[in-house]
Amino acid sequence: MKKLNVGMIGGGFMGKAHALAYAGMPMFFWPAPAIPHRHTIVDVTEELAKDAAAKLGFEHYSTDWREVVNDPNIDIIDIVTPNNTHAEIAIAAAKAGKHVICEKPLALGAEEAKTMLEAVTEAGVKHMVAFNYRRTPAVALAKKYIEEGRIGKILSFRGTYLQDWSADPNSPLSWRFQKKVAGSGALGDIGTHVVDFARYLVGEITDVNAMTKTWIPERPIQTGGVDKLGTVKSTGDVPKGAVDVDDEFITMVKFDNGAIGSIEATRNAWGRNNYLTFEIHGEKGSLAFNYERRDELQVCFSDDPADAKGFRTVYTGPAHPYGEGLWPIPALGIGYGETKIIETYDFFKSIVEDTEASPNFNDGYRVEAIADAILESAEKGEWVSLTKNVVEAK
Ligand code: NAI
Ligand code: SOE
Repeated sequence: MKKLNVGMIGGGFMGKAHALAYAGMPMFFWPAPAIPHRHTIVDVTEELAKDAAAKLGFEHYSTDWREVVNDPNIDIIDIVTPNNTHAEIAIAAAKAGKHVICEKPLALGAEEAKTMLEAVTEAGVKHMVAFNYRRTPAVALAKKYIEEGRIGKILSFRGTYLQDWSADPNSPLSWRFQKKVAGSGALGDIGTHVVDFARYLVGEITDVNAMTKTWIPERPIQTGGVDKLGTVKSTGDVPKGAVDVDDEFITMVKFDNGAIGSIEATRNAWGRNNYLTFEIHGEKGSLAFNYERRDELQVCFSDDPADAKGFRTVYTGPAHPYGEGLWPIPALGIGYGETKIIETYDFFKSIVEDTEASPNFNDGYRVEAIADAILESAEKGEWVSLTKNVVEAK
């Protein structure tokens, strides 16, 4: 069976998730499109890189991503580093003829994302942006129902992503609170996952009208690169630095098919952990999803009997998208790891079958354009339209 060598750049949280997916994918989807080989991992110091290779099962390690990008043995470059590094690595990888999977948000903004899209298009390599939550079987099932017309014409979409790991002011100033590294705050970090849901399930967004807030304007400066996501709090008299990104945003949206909606995200919502949700209302029914209960899709159809009207729960399993590869009994439990395993499967399939991967850098670019418009709208306090070429480009 064909083997594809992966060069992974970054050995933090997402390094772990993607490495697990490379190991697990063939166990779930057999015969696999190709066997992922964890060839080389890169991190910023020898100690981090060596440790990551041992922990995550890579044959080699390096502290120089350029060397790995140009290594003729490598087929795929997997970018799991902070957001400000994505563009340079992805463009170099494309120029070296490597297929590229890159974590979200694709870039610091639309302008940068466009240069990445141009580079992979020109090089003719496969490209994917890692919006893995759309791979949750219940989300893919919602997409299937929508495509089958089960809820009719879509009227509205309400999406949220609420977390609380940064609600404590002693949660340190990691890279996620610095504009030059992250691009934006809750918007780019978690709001983009909801924008991906909206585009995937409903259609292209044409207009936004938003508000943003930075609730905690300064935080204790963090030493060291890896973001511990609030699990390690600063104590004592630690110097503080300014937060220059949003902690929270809320936007109204209009879709090109006439639907309307709202999208919001915050990392300062005590009690919410990974509350990534949507509710979609159509002329013939409604669908609702909450990632904290990710085996379940709530459905209500207009032709349900009058004495049984209301949301009911469909537990995803073998009868549903990706069910052939996952667990044999509904509700045994889909985890974060499975979404990454499915993502890897779909990316490897696109490489081996020479088809377009989805979501790809074009999607990543459009999401960035929407994020930029949200920031512009919040700044101006008015509706902002996405430019015609972003909405209509194929
Ligand atoms: P992290 O802070 O846990 O790890 C980042 C790693 O990259 C660290 O080990 C750091 O030393 C390394 N690194 C930084 N610059 C580097 C360079 N130039 N060369 C090699 N290594 C370098 O960050 P995390 O949480 O893994 O985030 C990485 C990316 O994944 C971000 O873009 C983030 O938005 C995204 N992400 C996506 C998630 C999803 O659900 N799809 C979940 C978490 C993060
Ligand atoms: C932190 O908010 C974070 O790790 C995000 O970066 C991810 O994209 C999200 O999936 C989980 O939370």
